[in-house]
Amino acid sequence: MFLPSFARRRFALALCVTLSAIASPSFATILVESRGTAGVTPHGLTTTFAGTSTIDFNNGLAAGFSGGAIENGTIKGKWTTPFGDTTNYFAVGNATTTMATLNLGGAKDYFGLYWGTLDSFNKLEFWSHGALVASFTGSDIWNPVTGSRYVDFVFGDGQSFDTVRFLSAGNSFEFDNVAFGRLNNTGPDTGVPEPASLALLGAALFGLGVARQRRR
Ligand SMILES: [Ca+2]
Ligand SMILES: [Ca+2]
Repeated sequence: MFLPSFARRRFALALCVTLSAIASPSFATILVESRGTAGVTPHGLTTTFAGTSTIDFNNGLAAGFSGGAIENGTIKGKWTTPFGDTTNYFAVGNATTTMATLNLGGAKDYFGLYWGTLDSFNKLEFWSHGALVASFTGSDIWNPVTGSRYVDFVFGDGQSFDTVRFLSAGNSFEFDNVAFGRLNNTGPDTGVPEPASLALLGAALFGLGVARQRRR
């Protein structure tokens, strides 16, 4: 089987993932792992990565979130509480809004969430500086989709993201215990342009200066 070099590399990486082997449908090299749900009452599963921040929705919405809604308990046909989680959680779907956005305010390379009732129509997207970096559906995480799992995304090769989108055309994409951080201190954490963008900006300003001089 002939595969281009980047595809071979991704294929090899996917084989290395222990818990659930996934090749990202997009460009970034991302390690994805997930854990099942034994003994998780009352909060559900949480991240095991040290030095990361967690949003648990228990005291309302966190800064940076827009769209979706906080829920508690199950309403049939709308939203289902993540397994073992009796606290507030978050839901996105056509009973609320079909997309929620979490703006992280800077570059991160780790993201985790307790993904309650995985659905094939749930989609998680990672964005960096307005460009899509990678996306995953519920079926990419666990196939056939079933139950609730804590899912970790670890970006490698200096890749990062600053925004996460949660999309669900149907009811619902439920999640809790969102975690994020910078495991490898990848990229700038301030939302400033990366060096390549700065170089382009510098070239553009230089061009402007030359144009001005010529006009004199
Ligand atoms: Ca919670
Ligand atoms: Ca669901």
